[in-house]
Amino acid sequence: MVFGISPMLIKMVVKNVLVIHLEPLTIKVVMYTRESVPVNDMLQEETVTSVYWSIGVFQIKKDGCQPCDCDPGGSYDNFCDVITGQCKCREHMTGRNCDIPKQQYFTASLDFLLYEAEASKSSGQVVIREPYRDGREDTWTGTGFVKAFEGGFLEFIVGEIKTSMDYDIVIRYEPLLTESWEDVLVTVRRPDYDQLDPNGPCTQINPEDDIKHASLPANSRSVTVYPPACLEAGKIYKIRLDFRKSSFDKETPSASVLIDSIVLIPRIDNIPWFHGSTPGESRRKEFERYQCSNPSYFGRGGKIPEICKKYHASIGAYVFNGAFCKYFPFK
Ligand SMILES: [Ca+2]
Repeated sequence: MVFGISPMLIKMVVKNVLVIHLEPLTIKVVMYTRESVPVNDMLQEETVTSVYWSIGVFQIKKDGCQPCDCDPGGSYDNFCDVITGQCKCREHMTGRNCDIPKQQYFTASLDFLLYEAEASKSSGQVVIREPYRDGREDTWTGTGFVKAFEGGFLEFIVGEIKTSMDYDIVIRYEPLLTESWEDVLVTVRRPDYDQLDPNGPCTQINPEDDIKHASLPANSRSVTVYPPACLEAGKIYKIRLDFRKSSFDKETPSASVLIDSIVLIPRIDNIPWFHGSTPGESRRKEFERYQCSNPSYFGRGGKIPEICKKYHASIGAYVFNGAFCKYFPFK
């Protein structure tokens, strides 16, 4: 290892050395495998604040250093043991780079925070639907739906948030009208606006931010409510849907829609390893290029691109701080 080498002297560096650039406020770590050529330009952007940790960005092997490549969600950071390359795993995650749940554990799917309409408090009618018997995959979850009428409501209790961040509220439904349901009022009711974590991401939230509107297009089965809801870990929320006018032009008391569930999807904008660095931006572009946020990829089965499965697992491990026991979620 060579400390304090200036880029001007790089041409003199022998193969496979770790070069630490000392700068006024930070230390930059770059590994070179050939004279004057960085092994990976992205690594030049790894900026850390201590020599001890900076060394851990790489695993040093006989044939040269190699990046730790810790799973961004399954591990706490991208620093590994310099000898074994072992990353620091979140709860119940394992493997050298922490990308595998322990046996009998799983990482949460993107739609893990799912709340069935038929289990909610509501003014509507519960509609039970039998699973298809001809092999088709069910297009709903749980036992069925709630038939909501104009003027009616559904209220969901949400208390499983493990990471304070923005979540998209997605309403899953089946239209019963030939036209879109124009106005659904979506309200997030939180315990107390005076007790928002001053150091958390939701500190600026005020009651107006928690009132949102959605329309339910007749040609769709799900809609994402805008803007997202900032939810803090460890608190209990009520999310209420009020089915206001189905049509802005007239009152239609007989109008109804089948609500299957709501889902809270963590927003990748709030996940630090999806932005703010070259590797982060690269992950984000890849996530978008493969359309990994496509709702049809949320389910536990289905044909999900492998790269999206990997991202979903990393997001699940990050948002829920590790993997869950199959039978006892949140334990
Ligand atoms: Ca349902």
